[in-house]
Amino acid sequence: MSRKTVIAGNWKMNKTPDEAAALINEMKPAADKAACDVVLCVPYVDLPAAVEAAKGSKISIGAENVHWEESGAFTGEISAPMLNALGVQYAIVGHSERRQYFGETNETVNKRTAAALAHGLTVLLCVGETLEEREKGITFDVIAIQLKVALAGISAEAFKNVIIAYEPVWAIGTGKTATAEQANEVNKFIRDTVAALYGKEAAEETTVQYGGSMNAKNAAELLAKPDVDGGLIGGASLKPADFAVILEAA
Ligand code: 3PY
Repeated sequence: MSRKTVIAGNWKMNKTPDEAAALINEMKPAADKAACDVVLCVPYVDLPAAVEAAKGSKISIGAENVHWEESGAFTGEISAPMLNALGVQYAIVGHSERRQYFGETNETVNKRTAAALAHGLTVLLCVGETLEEREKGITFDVIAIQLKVALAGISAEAFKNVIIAYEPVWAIGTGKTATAEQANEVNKFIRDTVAALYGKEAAEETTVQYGGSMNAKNAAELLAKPDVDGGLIGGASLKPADFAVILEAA
């Protein structure tokens, strides 16, 4: 079995439920023609409208985060069973904006990952180095730690539902993109780390995306690389024409 190519949109804090439904309806024709799997991760309040709008199409819907407890006194959080109840299939975990602005740590990423997997969600697990870390030459060390801690206690069976997204922090929301060579080099390192944790076969089956200002212009070059199995797309996933170009390149 060869690994899947997955193009996932991360809408971040954009679109109301009505706008989300309209945008998904506009994106459906391109998604249905795509050779890859297509996922749209949308704000929590948009999830019911998004699931409804995506019905009967190739688009699967994901959340942008998920809490580790099933319920309780966690103001502002959403649990995996709540996402299950809406028909949500994916959840992003550990996005750099969560780490940077909301105190997310490798340990909380681990707890969120474990809970999401235990409830049948597929996890889009984000890892990536800051500019300072890249300049210090510790990119691989940072990513190895992020992966090892995030995946601590996750069984090989559960890991089958993990997609890893390499998102260099310096390329998020900055318009800067890693070169295709830089993306492939780190994605390959991620695959080698997965091999050390779960074996070579599991590593070959793992979808490792690139994220960080992937857009209609640079997608084809990035996706042509052997270790880039798709993308986690920010701004361009809010623009149907650009998203269609990325889907076609995948
Ligand atoms: C971006 O491309 O800016 C992203 O954060 C994708 O998750």
